[in-house]
Parts: sequence; structure tokens; C-alpha cells
Amino acid sequence: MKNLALLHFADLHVSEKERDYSMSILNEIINAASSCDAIVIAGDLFDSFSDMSALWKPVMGLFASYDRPVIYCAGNHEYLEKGKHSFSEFLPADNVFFVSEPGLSVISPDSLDTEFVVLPFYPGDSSFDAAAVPDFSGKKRVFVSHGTLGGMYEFFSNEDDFAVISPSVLEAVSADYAALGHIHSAFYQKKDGCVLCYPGSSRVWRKGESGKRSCMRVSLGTSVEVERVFLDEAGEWKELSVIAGADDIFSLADTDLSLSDYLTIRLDGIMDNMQAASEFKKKIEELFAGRVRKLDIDDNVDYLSKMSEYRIVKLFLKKMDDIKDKYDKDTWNRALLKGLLELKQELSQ
Ligand SMILES: [Mn+2]
Repeated sequence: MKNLALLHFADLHVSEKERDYSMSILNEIINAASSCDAIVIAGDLFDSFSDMSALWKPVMGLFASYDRPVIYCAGNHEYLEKGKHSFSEFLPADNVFFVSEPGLSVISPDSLDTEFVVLPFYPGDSSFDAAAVPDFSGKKRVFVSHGTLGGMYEFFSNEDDFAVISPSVLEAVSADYAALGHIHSAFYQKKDGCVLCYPGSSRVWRKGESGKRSCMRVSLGTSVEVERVFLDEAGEWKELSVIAGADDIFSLADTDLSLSDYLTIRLDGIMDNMQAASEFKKKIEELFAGRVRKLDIDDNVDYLSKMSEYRIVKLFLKKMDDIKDKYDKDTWNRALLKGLLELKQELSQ
């Protein structure tokens, strides 16, 4: 029996707001799947029901160009802004199996010697009918679902997570591979003969999602092999710590960045007034303009009138500058900030 190769991804969150970005990643994923027999999407392909309405056609157009099966399981984001609308409003491409019906569905594409047991997200209800689990057919079995696996991975997710997959489903389905989605960091683990896998979000969806984004190339044979495929188009989320007024912003220009990156500048420090701060922020914006996909400044700047004119402040900055090369940037930044905060307290008394 020939090995089956799957391209598994989740949490792409295609949105109108970031249309070019999300569609370019989808393109990259479909190209990466050219060596595979099928694509499996474990939910949150779209960021919301409205995004699904707006971009269904171009997304289906891309999938239609992939002449092999695409198994698409609904996630919680497909339900956002859904209102009284229905998923039946969408007509999938011929090769796309879109599963949104609550409970277990079994998809067995003719071209594959594999069956997909799919449990989509359904609001307020993660129950399933054990009788719906198909009898063992001799085919390889892939479980597809969107949620946090209960009892095992809750610590990866928010406390108020309402998308939970019961571990008993996994036990009942007894799959070779569990293609999961919802948790935005990537990991996989073998448990009771099944390889459980979250590929992580395939784009940077929000700040804090650091590290390269990926999808998974899965080979199902006598054993299950999982390989992470990194997505260049997704870029990365990066954070830089800057002390306003004290840091040499031009040294920041050396930061290793790609055009797809999302950069957050954490701005600390004490400035004389709001105008000085906004001028400093403007310089940062100019420095990174056209170098990243998205830039935001996390502004934690504090103020003290004429702070920069005090002799002791000037002395402190000079001393700090003299020892700059002896320390790593983070340590130096922390020491600088601590000193400035203490000076501010002294001076404002
Ligand atoms: Mn989700």
C-alpha cells in the first residue's frame, strides 16, 4: 500500500482586512501541497462568517486549482458574525468537502485509501454520537477537529475556552492521525498509537504569536511521519524594546526583518512632554516604513517636564552610554529604564 501524504493546516484566518496577506499564504500552502494527495483544514480557515462571505469565491478558486481532495472542517471563527445565516449559502468547489454539520461525519474520497472522521466546532455543544463512529474498514483513518483537546492541552489555551474536544472522541475514533486546529502554537505528540498534531496558526493572527508559522506534511504509512513546513509569506511577529529619548534609534535599523513581518516596538522611558514623545515615535515609524507588513508602538512612556535638562540625567545617560558595549541589549535597557524611573521619582519630589 502506497504511503498517503497529507498537507494539514489550521487557523489561517483569511480576512478581508488582510486579504493580500492571508491569500498569499493560502497560495504558498497550496503550492506546498503539490507533493501531497490531499489537504486537510482543521478549522478557522476564515476569520469570521463575514470574511467567509466576502472571500469564499477566490478561496474556492484556489482550491479548485488543486485537483485533489480538500477536507475542510469548520472552526469557531466560521461562526463569528454568522447571525441567522447558514453555511448552506456556500457552494464548495467540486474537490472540497466542507463539514459544518454538528456531530461526526465520515468523508471517504474515492481517490484515497483513507477515511476522514470529522468533528467540526459547534457552538455550545461538543458532544458526539459514539454510534456514528464507523466500524474499522481497513482504511487509514484521520480524525479532523477544531478545539482544545480536553484533559490534555488546556494549559495551552485560555481559561474561558469554549471549544473543547472530548478525549473520549479521540479514543472512540481510534485514528492513525489527528489533524487538529484552534491552538495557535505548533506541536505534535504520539498518544495511544495516534499522532496528535496542532500545526499552529498558519499566519500571525495577533501579537505574541512569535516564531515561524507552519503547516504540516504528514506521511501515513506503516508509521506516521510529520514534518513541519515553514511559511515564508506568513512572516513573523517580532518585538523590539526601545527606550524613548535614550536609545540610538538608528542602531535599530539593523534589525533582521522581512516584508511580511509584524513588528511591535515596546516603547518605555521618560520624556519631557508628549510632543517629544510623538516626535520620537514619528522617527521610529519613518525608520520602519516599507520594511514590515505591520508596525505598532506599544507606548509606555512616562513624562516629567524638562527631564532631559537636568544635569544628573545627562550624566546618567552619558555613563550608561559608556558601558553600553559591555552588556547585552536587554540587560542594558532594563538598567537604563530602572535608573530613569528612579531619577524621575527623585526629581519630581
Ligand atoms: Mn479557533
